[in-house]
Amino acid sequence: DSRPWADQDDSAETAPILAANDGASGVGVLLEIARLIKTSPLKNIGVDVFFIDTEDYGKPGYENSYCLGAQHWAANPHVPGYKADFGILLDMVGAPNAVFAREGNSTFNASWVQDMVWSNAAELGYGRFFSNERIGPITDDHLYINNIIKIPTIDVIHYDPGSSSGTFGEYWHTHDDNMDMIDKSTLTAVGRTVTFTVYKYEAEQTPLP
Ligand code: AHN
Ligand code: ZN
Repeated sequence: DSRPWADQDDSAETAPILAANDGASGVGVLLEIARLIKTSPLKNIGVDVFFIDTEDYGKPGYENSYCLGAQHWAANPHVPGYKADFGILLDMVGAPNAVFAREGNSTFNASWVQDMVWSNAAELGYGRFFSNERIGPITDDHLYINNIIKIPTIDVIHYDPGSSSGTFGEYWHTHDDNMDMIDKSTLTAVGRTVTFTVYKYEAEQTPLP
């Protein structure tokens, strides 16, 4: 999933972006978590690692034109009657000094998940990345997973209203979204926080007979 046009570039370039951060960063973190879970298997819970396509094919201002993969899956899950306790969406989780604020659609639909993840991040010493500031709702894959299939799902998303784009950072939807935009410290903070959340959540469940 990467934006097929660099429509925030000054040149109004039409070539697709590399999308190292806006797309690939979350995939990288999830692949490493999958590797870790294989190394230390979970006994009490299952985890589905979900790579959602065509989030970024939307046209600005057109409602429901983004998040096509999530909209389709939420209405047609791969397993009929699919259920999960909760979901964590990772979107733009690799930039240097990224800050993940408490996004509004996540708070509205899945406040306990957001509280759990943000408190785990604080416990691990990653409060610098996981800010308790509350921000407005962002349309992203989690919105449709909450609304259509009703799995409480949060977004960990780097929102940067101070940047020149006024939304997601200078690099966003431009050809600057390349490996220069990726900082291992940010990936580490997010990966450890999600991994810790999974194993801690498992430890809190009643063991299977
Ligand atoms: C919109 O711009 C509609 N939603 C922000 C979600 C997004 C875009 N994530 C990555 N690219
Ligand atoms: Zn995008």
